[in-house]
Amino acid sequence: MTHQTTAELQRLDSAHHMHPFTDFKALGEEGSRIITHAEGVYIHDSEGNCILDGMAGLWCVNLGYGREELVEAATQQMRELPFYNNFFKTTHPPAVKLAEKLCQLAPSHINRVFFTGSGSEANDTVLRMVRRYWTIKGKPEKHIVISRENAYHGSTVAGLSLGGMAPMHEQTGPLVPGIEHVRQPYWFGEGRDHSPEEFGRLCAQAIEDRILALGADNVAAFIAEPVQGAGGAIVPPESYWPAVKDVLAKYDILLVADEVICGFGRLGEWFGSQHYGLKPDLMPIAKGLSSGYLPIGAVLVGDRVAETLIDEGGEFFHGFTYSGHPVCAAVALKNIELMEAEGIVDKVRDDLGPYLARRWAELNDHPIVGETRSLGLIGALELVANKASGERFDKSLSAGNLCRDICFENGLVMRSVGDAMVISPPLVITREQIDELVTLARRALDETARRLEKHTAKEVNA
Ligand code: PXG
Repeated sequence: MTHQTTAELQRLDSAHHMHPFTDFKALGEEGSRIITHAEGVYIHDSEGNCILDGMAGLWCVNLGYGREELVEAATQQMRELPFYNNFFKTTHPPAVKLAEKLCQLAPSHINRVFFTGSGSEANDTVLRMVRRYWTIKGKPEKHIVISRENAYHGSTVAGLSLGGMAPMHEQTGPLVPGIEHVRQPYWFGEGRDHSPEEFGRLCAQAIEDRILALGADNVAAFIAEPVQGAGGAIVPPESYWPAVKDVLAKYDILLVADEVICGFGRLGEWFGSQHYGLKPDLMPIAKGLSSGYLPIGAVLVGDRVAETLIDEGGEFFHGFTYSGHPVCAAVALKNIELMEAEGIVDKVRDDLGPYLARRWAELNDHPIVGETRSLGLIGALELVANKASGERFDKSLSAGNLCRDICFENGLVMRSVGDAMVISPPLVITREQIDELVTLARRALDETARRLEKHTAKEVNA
């Protein structure tokens, strides 16, 4: 593609296209990078640059780019039945087969699936199901959902209300009522006065304290990602989940595990919940379900909720035109079939995850890195101005965004969340490509440090 075409596309983009999560004016002045094609773990832009995609698109292209089998599955299904709905007593083979397959992969107490078009719609569905469940059970007052600060559960109004992103809340006006947020188990960011284990227990205690303050009879559910993704790839202390499980059981509160990022192999199990031994009542999923090739989400519904909705609930007035879309479902099925045939989940758990953990941890020796962490194929590192004290760079320097831009210029996509640099590469990445990722990341850290030099505390001053 010629330079002129890039400029023309950028002009049209800024004239007509409102991007998600974007300062429209600033982007219009700067111009977008135009991604034209991709294969494996690499994306290409209109200027001929080849970039290692350390974020799997947006935490979703688990099987990598250019999988002909997925193209073929979509093509065949489009020819046969491009659309039909699942309302009004109809269904079609792809939706049925995918529902069966998902229940086979899920923990044994999950045997039902409600399809949606995205992760946000899945979480809207969760909120409605949870409240409907307790109403059917004769406890309509048990309606409050407890979530966490800095959680991401989507961009619809229910999704962002469940989420704990303060800037999103500020732009939205009155949120969906009956949603409460407690502290997140983000040890490096908020817990360093304690040991990680102690901090994990304190965060679980915060849930119990809130339940008691609200009255357990008013609390319907707790929603959380096994590992927070968009919040900064936050792997909770080992003490966190066992303590949370005990609290929820003690007060009969439903557990919703948001598996939109953690599902489909990211943590080395089919679902992140399995890594932590959780038994969620509901699991919203999306992203890796189709490796992002087509938009599809779902809620996996545990027997307790499903049986109540089915046996005692009557009609559930909820659903989307594209719930269980046949082409998306066919692609998701093929995606799962390929993941199974290639043993991807086991490979992440037994080989690639431990290998990434080893290589990623080497970045800990870098002067502007305060912590590295990873689990399976999700990871983060924390940028700091003072390695000894862990003091952050001044906010005005936007160190994270600077590092992200340097990564991009040097052939690597890393996402910045504040000053945490995050990776979540395709699960088909090889050991050699992990080496390349770590080399590129180190190079970007060097350049970031160079540009921020006068703001960085030298070892001697530390
Ligand atoms: N739950 C979780 C845990 C997510 O990560 C959603 C729900 C919503 O899914 P949809 O399909 O409606 O986007 C998500 C989405 C980022 C970023 O910048 C993360 C997401 C979406 C967009 C950007 O990290 N996660």
